[in-house]
Amino acid sequence: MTYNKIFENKQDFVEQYREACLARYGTPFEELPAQERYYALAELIATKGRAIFPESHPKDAKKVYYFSLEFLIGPLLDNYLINFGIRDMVADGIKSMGSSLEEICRQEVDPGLGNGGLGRLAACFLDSMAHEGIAGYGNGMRYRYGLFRQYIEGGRQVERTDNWLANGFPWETRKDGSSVLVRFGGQVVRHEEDGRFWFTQEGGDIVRAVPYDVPIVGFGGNVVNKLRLWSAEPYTEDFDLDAFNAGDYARANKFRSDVEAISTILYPNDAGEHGRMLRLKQEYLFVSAGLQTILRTYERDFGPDWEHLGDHVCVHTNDTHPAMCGPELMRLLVDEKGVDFDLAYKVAKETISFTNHTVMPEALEKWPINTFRALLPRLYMIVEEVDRRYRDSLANHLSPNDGNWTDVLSKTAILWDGQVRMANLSIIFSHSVNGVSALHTQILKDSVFHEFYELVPQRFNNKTNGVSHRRFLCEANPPYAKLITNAIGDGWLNDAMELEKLVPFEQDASFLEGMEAAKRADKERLAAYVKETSGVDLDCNMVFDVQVKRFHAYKRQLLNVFKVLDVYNRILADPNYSPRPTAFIFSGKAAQSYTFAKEVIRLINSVADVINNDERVNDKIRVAFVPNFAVSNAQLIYSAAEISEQISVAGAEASGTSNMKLMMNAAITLGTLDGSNVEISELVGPENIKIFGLHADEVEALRASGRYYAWDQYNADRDRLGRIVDMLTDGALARLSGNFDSIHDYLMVDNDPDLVLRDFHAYVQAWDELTGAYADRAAWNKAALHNTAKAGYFSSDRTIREYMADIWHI
Ligand code: HBZ
Repeated sequence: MTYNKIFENKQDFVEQYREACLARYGTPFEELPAQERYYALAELIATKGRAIFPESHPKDAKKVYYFSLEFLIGPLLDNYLINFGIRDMVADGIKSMGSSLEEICRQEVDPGLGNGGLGRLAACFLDSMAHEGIAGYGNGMRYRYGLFRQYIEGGRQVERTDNWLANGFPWETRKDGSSVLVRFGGQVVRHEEDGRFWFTQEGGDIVRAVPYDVPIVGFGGNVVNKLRLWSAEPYTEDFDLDAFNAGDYARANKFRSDVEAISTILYPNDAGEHGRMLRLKQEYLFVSAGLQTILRTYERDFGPDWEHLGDHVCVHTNDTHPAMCGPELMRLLVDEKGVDFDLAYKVAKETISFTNHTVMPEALEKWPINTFRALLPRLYMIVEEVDRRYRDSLANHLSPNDGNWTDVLSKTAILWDGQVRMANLSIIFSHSVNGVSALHTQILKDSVFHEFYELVPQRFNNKTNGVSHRRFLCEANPPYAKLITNAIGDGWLNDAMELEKLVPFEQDASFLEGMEAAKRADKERLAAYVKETSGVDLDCNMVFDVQVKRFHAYKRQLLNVFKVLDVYNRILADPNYSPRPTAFIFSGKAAQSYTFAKEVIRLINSVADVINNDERVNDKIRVAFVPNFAVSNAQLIYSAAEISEQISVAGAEASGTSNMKLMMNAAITLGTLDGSNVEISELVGPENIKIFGLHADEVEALRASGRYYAWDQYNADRDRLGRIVDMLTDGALARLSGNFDSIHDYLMVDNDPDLVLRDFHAYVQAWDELTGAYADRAAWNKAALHNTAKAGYFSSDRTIREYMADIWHI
């Protein structure tokens, strides 16, 4: 890799850094507190990045705009130093200045501009698009407050606002000159001239969308793209002077605060946001602002050649949140550029593509027609017309013998039952619809979008997710990354498939020992962090068994904690039972309003409280809940993990990406055949993974049979499984903050919707076998290394290349 040289050498770096400190603060480096040293350094690197931006692509390069309401970018400084190839040199330089890079990096805030996998995927894609050298830009929202910060009090999740912008964000540049106006509400007015007619929307509220650009430095530093985040501001500075003079400041500022509310908070993913006006405003704001900018740039470069927009521009929509891209692009083309309706529809479809991230029907976005129409009257007209034409085409497409039309219509129409269905809107306006793992895409074809698949099979394709191996292996795990580079060179940073070169080292005892030492160092680093943040002492001789992800019933953290309780009970009941000593590590947030998921968090903390305070078991098991899961502490956890818990009920997890991050870091997966676990399992082979539980088709069949009965599971094993169910309500776990009646009822009254009890025995047995195998450390390390060696496929570089070839045609 030839790096773009942004500093001549260490000396040059030190000089420029000193100057940057002086220029920003008027104070020499030595006298600055660590936080200000960080700001000066980040700003210096950001400035270098911005200077490369204009040289990154030829003028006529095809552009991809990745529209996502979430970009969970994480801290950037360390990442960009790696991508510029100067991390060691900068660390050296800073050391010579009497400080440490690590301490400076610790000052960085972790922007929480996403919920979980979907938002992090978008961030990995930015990294990989820049790496692949394409002009790939992010388009999203600049939330004033990111996802809440999670604290644990009395075992419970407590949420506090994440004021991530309090001290400013050194990577962003505000671009006032690129602001655009976005209109909400008002009425549609029809115009006609020379037989042509068009519409304008008048009245209502006008909002100014102001962009903030963040440079995205590709590996090597030769390509710098950008992430554009929109902030909502009032169009005029008018405010209610009468109210102000009367001392009613709240009223005086009401308009401003109403507008700013649009970019104030990130919605949590399970909050049932359906029907919330503010969410709809967010979605429209970033869609309209992004598309207006795209058309402006296109017209500048290519003139008003709207027919060929799709040859030069791709608009990729990350789930349904940007679904209004279709109708909004049409509105701009028809009403503002004078393009004919049919052509505009064709162009929109050629330009837009769509990724789905969930199979759960209840998670598919819908908006009440009345809400949508009131807020976006012109857009609604377009949606209605496209829906009407879609229905016509269906009528022409299906012959009278083609079964039940109404059924197909009821599943595929955009407008139905008083709702605008955003997934159907997305599919109808896209030339490509993809799922995020092989199994997930199959489920989309077979059930979720089956009717669409029958109509337009060629539109559907799979793009198995990937993750940035530069962030989640190289940056997250310095000792292991160093070992790998010493063995196979550093080509794997550029081409993750080179990790395959590690396969011969599976026979190399000294490499395997080095691996164990690296893992040990990572475990110690994590143990120190866990001690500091949760007070729990982890014994680094124990196996680190990790489940870190959002809390959701289908992800079955409950099954995991049932296993922990089972191990605990067995240790107490059977003096001959001696499990491999294990530290069970959990982390993740639950949406504020998702009561069940929050109860599972409280359960884990209560179990931790019981087990960690029971001297009889302390040398065998410990439990830690790491608060406030975020990109930064995730990197500490992935690197230290030895077992990767991926135990969702089969058929529910679209892909999962922590499975990939953990595998890269040489953790062995204990999982169901769900999401991308299926592909991990195929790649590493059955001897290097532990699979258990019902398969997706078995889950479906069992549910369809109507013959699953939770109490049967309970009655069949009163001693172990039944005992654990009883513990939820008999006071055994109540010391910290009470019993767990609602979890008990979810299992025994609601009949265990996620089949926790059904998979329990297979799971515990698989865990026993897997941890049993840990005794043979050489064999374990070999299997662990094989996981890293095969992880190249799960680099998001590969995923992006597939998007480029099959969807974006670059
Ligand atoms: O997207 C996740 C899937 O659950 C996971 O299986 C997959 O690996 C990942 C990337 O494809 N989905 C999410 O993370 N979804 C959200 O965070 C979400 C956010 C806002 C919403 C709905 C869902 O309104």
